[in-house]
Parts: sequence; structure tokens; C-alpha cells
Amino acid sequence: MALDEGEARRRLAEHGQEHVLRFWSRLGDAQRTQLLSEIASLDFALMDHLIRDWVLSEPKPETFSRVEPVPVYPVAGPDRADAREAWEAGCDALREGRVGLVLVAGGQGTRLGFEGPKGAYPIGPISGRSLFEFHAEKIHNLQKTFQCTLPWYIMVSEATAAETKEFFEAKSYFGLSPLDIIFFEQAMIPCVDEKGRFLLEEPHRLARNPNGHGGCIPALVENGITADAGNRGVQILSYFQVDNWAVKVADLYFIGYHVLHEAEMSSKVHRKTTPREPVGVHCVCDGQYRVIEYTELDIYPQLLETDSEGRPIHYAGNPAIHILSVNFVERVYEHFDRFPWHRAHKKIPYRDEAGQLVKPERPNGYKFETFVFDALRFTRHDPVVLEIVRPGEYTPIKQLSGDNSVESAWLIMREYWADWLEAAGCPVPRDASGKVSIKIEISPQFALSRDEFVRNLSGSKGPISEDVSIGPLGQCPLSFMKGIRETN
Ligand code: UD2
Repeated sequence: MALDEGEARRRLAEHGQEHVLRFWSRLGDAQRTQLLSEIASLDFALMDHLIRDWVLSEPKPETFSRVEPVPVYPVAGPDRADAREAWEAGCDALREGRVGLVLVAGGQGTRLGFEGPKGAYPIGPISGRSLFEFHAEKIHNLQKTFQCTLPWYIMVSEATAAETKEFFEAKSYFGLSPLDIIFFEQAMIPCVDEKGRFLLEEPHRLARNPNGHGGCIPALVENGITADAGNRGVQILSYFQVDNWAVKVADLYFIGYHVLHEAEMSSKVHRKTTPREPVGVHCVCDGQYRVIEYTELDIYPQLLETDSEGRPIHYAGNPAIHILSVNFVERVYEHFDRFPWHRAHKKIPYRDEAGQLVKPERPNGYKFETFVFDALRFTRHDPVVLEIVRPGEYTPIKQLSGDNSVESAWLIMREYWADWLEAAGCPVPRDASGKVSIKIEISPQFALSRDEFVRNLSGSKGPISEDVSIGPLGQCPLSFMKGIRETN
């Protein structure tokens, strides 16, 4: 509803935030309208609560009398009967069009230092394919194999919406149907300084951030995505993060276990290598499924305990890969006001009293976020928790070098794909320590697994001596591999 200046002043004054209109006399008409609409959209009751409990007082952590390791299904493979059954159920769900995909790509991705949406990052070591393109190629492959449509719901935020949509358009939706790629926008929430006062990013704009990936719950319902899914017969949403290059979108085993257990929400976990590894930890707290975020580990020291060989006892790291049933999203939406908020102490650029932009060198305020995994506590049946091995499932790109970086992901994927090539009869050069010494890139349209790769690799085989890029969009420098391109 449109707000006039008088009403805006009254509301702000009631909540001690009058300074938001500090530059009013300098603003043009369009800027005034913009600022008034931001003020109109504020949930003052929520902000008052967050400021009172999270900024003006030190929040009291939740206490639990029991924090137990989460029960985990072991890594799935064809050697186990239960996993074979899950695989079949996963295949049926795909074939019958019961699966949709949810990609969360609304985060600001500041750690990578990349201008533009994180999904546009050119991760392909040879081709420069983007993260989005890798995900799109996986979808192509699955749609072809299962003769189905996998609607791809992509959550963006005010911070990423325009650029993400432009990127997809410029890339012709990577050959997918634009009718099956549906962008939806999550809400934003204001940041505050250490006294709980709203910050201005521009004289006419509040400093705000996307409301966390938990914001996908209201965004999925309020933007008509769950309704669209329902109309398409989609019952299961396979959820993944934009920065995980290796993620198996719509993993058949995972979907199958979810379906067979009639679960409402399921999660993959991976073995943490060290207790302080920066991933959340899945656990059961007083009987409820939870993920304790890595920034909160010190509050629950038992989560940092190790066994006699120094391995974390609570090993179930959170790669942020989930399945959400559409019905569950609609049900848990009703409880969204009971989702906890999490705060992060951050450097937030702001306008000082003179209107000058200040870029602080140390944290000066708080951002608030909700997390999707907090939905786990609202499930009526136990969630399925499935262990994965990292290569081929989880190589997140959080920064340029170091752990979980572009560099480390390249090395991991190179070893992973070298194994496929060697299984197909193409030995790859390795250095004295056994590490692969060429670059390798395999299009997910060519193969999503080693078995599929071996099956699809036609033509002559032999040792490889140069960088190899295989797939419809890649270069294939080796003559004996020319047949590979022809099969696509
Ligand atoms: C996340 C998990 C962490 C661990 C790790 C695995 C949280 C809070 N932590 O940490 O437990 O599992 O991932 O890689 O999830 N996003 C939005 N909207 C937002 C905020 C984020 O869409 O408002 C998206 C973002 O675009 C990205 C994903 O959520 O795809 C993760 O965000 P992040 O990189 O900030 O999370 P991170 O790495 O701190």
C-alpha cells in the first residue's frame, strides 16, 4: 500500500528509526517514492523483535539436554538391495514427472570477489562453462534419459535477479525451455548497526540483505511455485546451492529413499574431516532433527569431540543438498514465523550523516537470515539422511584459492574425471606423486556417471597426453577421441 511522508515519519518515529528520512529534503520524486515503498514493506514488529533480542541484548543460545549423532543411511550403491530399490523408485519418480528442482541463487556471494551472480562464474577449467551451465547440462541429460521435464525453479533476490535473468537470456537458457525455468524472488530484510538503527546504503535506500535461503519457504508459496509444481504433477523438490559444481541434481538414490520413506524433507551429509570444518552439522537435539551452523559450534562443545583417531564423532557435515516435498513446503510455510533467525556480524557499507558512503574496515552491524535446514524440526516423520562421498557430489566454490575454492574444485574434478577416462581405457598422465597432470573437463550432457561415460565413449581408445575437454560445447584435442564429439 502506498505510504505518504507523514505516515512514514510516524511509523519510523514509533520505532526509533526517524533518521531514515534524514536526506528527505535532498531527494527527487523517484527517490522519495523508492524510499517510501521500502518503508511500507518493513515488518516493524519483526525488526523490533530482532533488534531487541539479537542486537541490544546478547542472544541466549538454545540449550539441549541431549545432542546425538543423526542416524545416517550409508553411501548408496548397487551392491545393496535397499539402495537398488531406492534407485528404482527414483527412476519411477523422474519418469512420471514427479520431480522438480529448486536452486537457491539469491546470496550475494561476496567471498568469491566475482562481479555478477555466482552462478555465472566460469568454472569450466577448459571451456569456461559457468556453474549455471553445468547444472543446466545435468538437467538436459536427465530429461533425455527419463523422457521427462524437470521444471527448474531458481530463487533469486533483489541482489541477483536482474543479472541472473539477463545471463540466462544471453545464453538462450542453455538450450532448455524457458517455460520450464522459473525464477522467483525471495524477500529482503534491513541490516542494522550495533545500536539497532537501520543503515542507509543510499540516501534513498535502506541497506538490506536477502532473508537467507530459508526465505525460499515463503517465496516458493507466495510466488505460486508450489501451485505451479502441483499443476505439473510435481511432488518432490530437489534442492541445491548454486556454488556446488559437482551436485547431482535429482539424484535417483536420494529421491528414491525419500519416496520410499514417505519423508517430508531429506538431507545428504558428508563426513567432516576436522571438527572445525566450516559446514553445518546434522544432529538430533532433544529428539528434533537440527543442523547446527559452523559459526555456532562453540555453543555445543560436544559437536567438536573426536574419537581416539581424531575423527569428528558428529561427522555429518551439511553439503546443503536436500529434498522437500511440495506438501511439506506448504505446511511448513504456516510455521514460518517460528523459524529462528540467525544473525551475522558484518561490514556493511552505509551513508554517514553528511551522506558520504563509508566502507567500514571492521564489522559495524548485523545481517539477519533464516536457514532452510531449520525446516527439518517441523517434519512429522524422521527425515532421510543419506551419506555421500564428496567427489562427484560436493565441490563447493566459496573462494578463489584454499579450501572449497575454484582451485581445489578443479583439482578434485580432474582426479574424479581421470578415473572415468581410465575406466574407459584411456590412461591419463600423472606426476611423480600420482596426481593427474592435465586438465580434464567432461560435459554432464555426455555423462553423469562413470558407467554412463564408459558406455558412451565410442571410437578408439588409448593413452591421453594433453588437456581433454569432452562434450557438445567443449574442444576435443585428441584425434582418437573425435568419435566422442560425433556421438553428441
Ligand atoms: C552453507 C551452509 C553450511 C554448509 C555450506 C555448504 C548455511 C547457513 N550454511 O554455508 O552449513 O552446509 O553451505 O556449502 O546455509 N542463498 C540464497 N539466499 C540467501 C542466502 C543464501 O539464495 O539469502 C544461497 C546462495 O546463493 C548459495 C547458498 O544459499 O547458493 C549458500 O549460501 P552461502 O554461500 O552464504 O552459505 P555458506 O557457504 O556460508
